[in-house]
Amino acid sequence: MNNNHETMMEAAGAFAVKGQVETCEPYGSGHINSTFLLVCRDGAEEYRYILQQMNHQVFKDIEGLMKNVKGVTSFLRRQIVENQGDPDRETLNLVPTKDGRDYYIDSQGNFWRVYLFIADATCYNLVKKPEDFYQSGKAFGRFQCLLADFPADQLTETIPDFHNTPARFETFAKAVEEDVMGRAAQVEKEICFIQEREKEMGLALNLKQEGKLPVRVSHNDTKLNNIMIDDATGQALCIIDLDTIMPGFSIFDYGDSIRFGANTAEEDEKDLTKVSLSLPLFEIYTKGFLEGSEGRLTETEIGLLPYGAKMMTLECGMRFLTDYLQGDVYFHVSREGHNLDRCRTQLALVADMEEKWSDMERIVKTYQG
Ligand code: ADP
Ligand code: GN1
Ligand code: MG
Repeated sequence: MNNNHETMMEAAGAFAVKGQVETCEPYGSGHINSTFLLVCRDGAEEYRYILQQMNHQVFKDIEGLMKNVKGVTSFLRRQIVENQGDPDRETLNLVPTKDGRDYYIDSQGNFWRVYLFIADATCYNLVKKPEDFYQSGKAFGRFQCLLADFPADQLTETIPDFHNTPARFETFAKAVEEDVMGRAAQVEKEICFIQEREKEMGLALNLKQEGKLPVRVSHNDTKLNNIMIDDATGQALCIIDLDTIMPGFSIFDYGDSIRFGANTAEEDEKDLTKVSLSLPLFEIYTKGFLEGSEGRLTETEIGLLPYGAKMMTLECGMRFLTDYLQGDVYFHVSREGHNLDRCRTQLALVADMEEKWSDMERIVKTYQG
């Protein structure tokens, strides 16, 4: 991806925004796309937008991805209007290009889109108030219900095998073997930790094959900073980052939220003594997610929620380590060893979950209803 200032301004100028482009600055803390806050002005009126350069190394089929985003946001918009909500704030809204397309390809071949900016709402990297985490659980649970009627056959699989943990393990094992950066020797402990858990990785896919675990339209990237919390009401307002909406497992949507939000430390914390699974946060999210799911989850799915949390954490740790071994080519990094630090927090969290396993199972049973 090439995102110099010139191509960014070229892209900003291609969209049907209100007023004249005033400023365009990097924004947010996503690991994949390059996000900018675009401020435009028309006299005294200021208009804000999110301009995003989509990562087309990660998302190979941008046309299919944008069709997903357009389809899902239009679908959600209709439901929000029916429920007398605010469709400009409760879902993402694409702003078209001046010639009426959903995205723009700049002269360097980069792909861009613009969303309406959702004001007076925040994406958190760490749970500040347990209530926010409860709200996000409810919203993600509900999101899956809302999408239950979305025609799954219309969805492009934007990243094939995204949460296929055994396939992720194969890629990891290859990265260890190839060791292109000569970094493997230094992370032997982390490599062994992952290898020791390989046999646990296939459970969800095996159950799916046996017809015991349903495939649902899911978000697949449900970390706390992919949900906007309304500053005024404290309620979950809008689920964002819709690039990975694909058929998947409810237990992984649940699990990815726990991985990120029930960790007492940030994802890239260097001091591992700060990393642990907060059982109160685990509990409050579980309560929210099950309430939001409105009884649609099967007994098998509910029973596998702790497994979903552990697997998403292990898989994510393995993905960070793979990227570290491959030379930091996938996730954005902003310091030396950033992916390794991220891997270590995830593995420390897995270890803590193993310690607290019976508590996790007990809590889930309490809310099973
Ligand atoms: P990535 O795929 O790189 O994570 P996201 O789509 O999650 O990209 O966007 C990155 C960040 O930009 C979000 O965490 C959020 O802070 C901000 N953001 C994205 N879309 C909007 C929006 N429509 N309004 C306000 N902020 C947004
Ligand atoms: C990426 O795009 P972002 O930052 O919300 C990644 C997720 C990881 C997450 C780890 C498309 O999410 O799968 O769990 O980083 N998204 C993609 O923080 O790979
Ligand atoms: Mg994101």
